[in-house]
Amino acid sequence: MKLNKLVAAIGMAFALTAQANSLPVIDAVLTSPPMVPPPIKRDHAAKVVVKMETVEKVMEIADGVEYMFWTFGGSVPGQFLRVREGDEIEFHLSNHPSSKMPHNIDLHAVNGPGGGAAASFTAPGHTSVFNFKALHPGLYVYHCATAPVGMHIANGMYGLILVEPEEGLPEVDKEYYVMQGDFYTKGAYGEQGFQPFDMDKAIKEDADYVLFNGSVGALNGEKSLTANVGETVRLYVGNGGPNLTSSFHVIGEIFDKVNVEGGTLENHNVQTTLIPAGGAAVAEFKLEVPGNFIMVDHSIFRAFNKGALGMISVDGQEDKVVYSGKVAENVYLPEGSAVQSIPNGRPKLVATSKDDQLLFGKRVYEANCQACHQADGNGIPGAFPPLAKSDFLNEDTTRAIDVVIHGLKGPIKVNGKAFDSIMPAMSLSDEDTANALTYILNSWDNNGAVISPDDVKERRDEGKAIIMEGSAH
Ligand code: HEC
Ligand SMILES: [Cu+2]
Repeated sequence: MKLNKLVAAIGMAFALTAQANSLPVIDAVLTSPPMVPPPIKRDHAAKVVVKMETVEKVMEIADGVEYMFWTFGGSVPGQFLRVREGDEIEFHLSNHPSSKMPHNIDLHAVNGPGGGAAASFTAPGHTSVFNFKALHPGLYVYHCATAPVGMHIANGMYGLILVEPEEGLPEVDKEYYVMQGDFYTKGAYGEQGFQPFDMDKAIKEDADYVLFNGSVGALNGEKSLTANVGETVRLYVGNGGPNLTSSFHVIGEIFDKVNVEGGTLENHNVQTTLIPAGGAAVAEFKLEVPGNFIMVDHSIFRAFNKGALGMISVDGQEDKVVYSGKVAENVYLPEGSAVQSIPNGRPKLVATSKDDQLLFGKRVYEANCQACHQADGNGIPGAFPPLAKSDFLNEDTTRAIDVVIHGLKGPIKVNGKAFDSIMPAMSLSDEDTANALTYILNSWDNNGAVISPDDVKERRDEGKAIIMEGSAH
């Protein structure tokens, strides 16, 4: 075992050196949306070192509406990656220590099982490294592929990687990065406050939000894309899904050229281009007149009622022959847009009674546990065990504290049903942990026990991760 590891380490070091000797090594430039790294000027392949980090963080999905996004690089979509056909990529995926979930990356530009998913599976506070060669030019989606895959994608874990052809791309004046995604929240569109992910709606494909770049208004007003009359704009457009196909359209423009599905096939004079979930397109157009050009998913209720609307603001000389009409601002403001008020942060809540604990604990549960264990506490058969009337939970509440703060791994039986998975340690405060467990223990026919922050503190000092024996692998 030890010897194997040593041999593998030497082998890896040798492989890395061998590669480094044959190709120049450069660090990848990563950009957050809507920006794109500069065009590649190289006429030769390189070894490109990519360092990307997965981060889970609460951001606004709409004015006054907060959502726990899971991200590549802190933004939705994740950072844009630009390489050249023939490049060898050394990919470092780091999962921030504050993450509650393991994550990985499946790049559609990879030739290999899982697109890098298994090789890049990374627990919180760890870094994984793998290599691949960019064999095919094109615009490709990348996404997290950690179970439950749909949930990781629905929380915003996707982005684009452009593999430029060896001969490069024609020069244009402006390049931008736009990516659509559908989101599923417990509350309806615009409902204020923190909104947890809703697995049921996601399974039914009943989206509350359909967004460009991760929030309502991400590309509106001051954040609009900009260009000048006479310039050619190239949009790298992706669709992370998880569910919906995009009918991507720019109101008042015609795409001079589209690289259909992000591939080599060029179509010309296109009004609306279809972008599948997990797919992309490159759309180019020259701007003839000034004004606001609105990007939409032409499945039009999504644009006006679910947020799939962005703006390109174009400056320059009118050309009354090309277009005579008056171009008004704000004509296309979404009808169902969220109420324009932002709550002044969330107060720090400390429970002073059992009722408080139940109330606060419910919120902690909804934000941190419900995505897996479900709103009714019944879990998902084969994947997440029930907390409702759970014999495993009720027979040992101290162990339950350990499960939450230290994690649980290996085969267990809950109410006669077998589970063999991993529950990640949750980085919650003693207060939040106590409230969540008290809420659970007093819901769904459980034993009614009360857990205090001191009980949790004690286990934090004494307890450790529970690894059940007898795993089949
Ligand atoms: C990423 C999904 C996920 C999240 C989030 C999660 N759990 Fe779990 N939980 C699991 C899995 C998977 C297991 C079973 C692990 C195994 O098979 O060993 C489990 C097991 C448990 C158990 C013991 C088994 C049982 O059904 O009684 C308890 C108690 C528990 N979780 C409580 C919580 C609480 C409380 C939270 C929120 C603070 C939470 N979990 C968040 C996935 C999750
Ligand atoms: Cu993930």
